[in-house]
Amino acid sequence: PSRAHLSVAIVGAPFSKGQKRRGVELGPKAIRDAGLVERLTSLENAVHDFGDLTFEHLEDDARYMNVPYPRTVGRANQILSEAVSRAVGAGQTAVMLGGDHRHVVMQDLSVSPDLTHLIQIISFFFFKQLTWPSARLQDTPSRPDLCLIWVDAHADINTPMTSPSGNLHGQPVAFMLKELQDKMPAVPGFSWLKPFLTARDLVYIGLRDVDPGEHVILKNLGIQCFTMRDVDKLGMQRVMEVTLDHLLARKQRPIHLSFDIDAFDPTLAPATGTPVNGGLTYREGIYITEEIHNTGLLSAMDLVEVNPALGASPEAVEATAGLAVDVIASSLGQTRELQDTKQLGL
Ligand code: Z70
Ligand code: MN
Ligand code: MN
Ligand code: MN
Repeated sequence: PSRAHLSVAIVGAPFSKGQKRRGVELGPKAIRDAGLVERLTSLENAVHDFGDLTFEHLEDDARYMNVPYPRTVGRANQILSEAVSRAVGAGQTAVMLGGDHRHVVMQDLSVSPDLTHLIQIISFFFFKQLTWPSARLQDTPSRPDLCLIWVDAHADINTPMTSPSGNLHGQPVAFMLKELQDKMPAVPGFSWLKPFLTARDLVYIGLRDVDPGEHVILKNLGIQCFTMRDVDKLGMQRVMEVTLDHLLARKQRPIHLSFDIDAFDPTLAPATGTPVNGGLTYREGIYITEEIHNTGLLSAMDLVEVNPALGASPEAVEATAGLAVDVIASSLGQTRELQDTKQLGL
């Protein structure tokens, strides 16, 4: 079944400090091995796999406040952002694959999986400056405001001051938000990144593990959040209706989808760094991505925190990676709906 004809750019973002350690590239690789390119191609998308980026580990990268290795992470994000910028500038829908490198990172750098989630920062910054490529918006101003749908068990909106762990993977949203800039210190390695998002450009879905400081930020800024309790109470149909209305009612605008695989219940996505019970069902997750696809406004997405090194078995890893492929494919046109027979050539 095919109804999508997009040009899709895939960019893998493994983190390596340049030592020959196995496993570092396994996140994106596991998702590719689960058949990502074939699946997207079968949806009649033109798929360009740009492979994995290589990241350097910077020497003299001293801890800043409680944040370890800020320059290495900042630089890696900058490299990724440049790659995504090129893809989007060429009119492609960008798909970033994060791999959680917790094992490697913790061994090598004694920090936790900073990078995978930080890749989410990047794309926004650059998309904002680029011409929106979709035909659907060609008549509108060339730089409409990007909006962001963040699907995650976690809010990832700590600042270095509120963060209980110091880990940057719990902080990317704070770097993006204009409203938080007077609360953000100048973290080395991130001077290239300017905040570009306002609190009303963002909607969360799936939250269930939010730190105290994050609660304060979410409340103070009045950010639209659908916790798992809200999903229980309203149902995903209503959640998506309100989400899309909140972001798109005033004007049509490009969407960035940031999808953390730990939004799903750990029974479905066990191979991830910070599983939290009581997550999305398969059908809830896929309904989110179908609805986003149906807007025709998806500009870019990232799928993060698939960590093959943390799967209890090969089956657990395959299930998690297969789920990631389903999420991406469904964002890019795979549908459960019956198809128009004409479109199927019948
Ligand atoms: C915690 C922190 C986090 C992902 C864990 C955890 C954040 N709130 N994000 N796993 N993906 O350290 O800030
Ligand atoms: Mn379509
Ligand atoms: Mn998470
Ligand atoms: Mn996350």
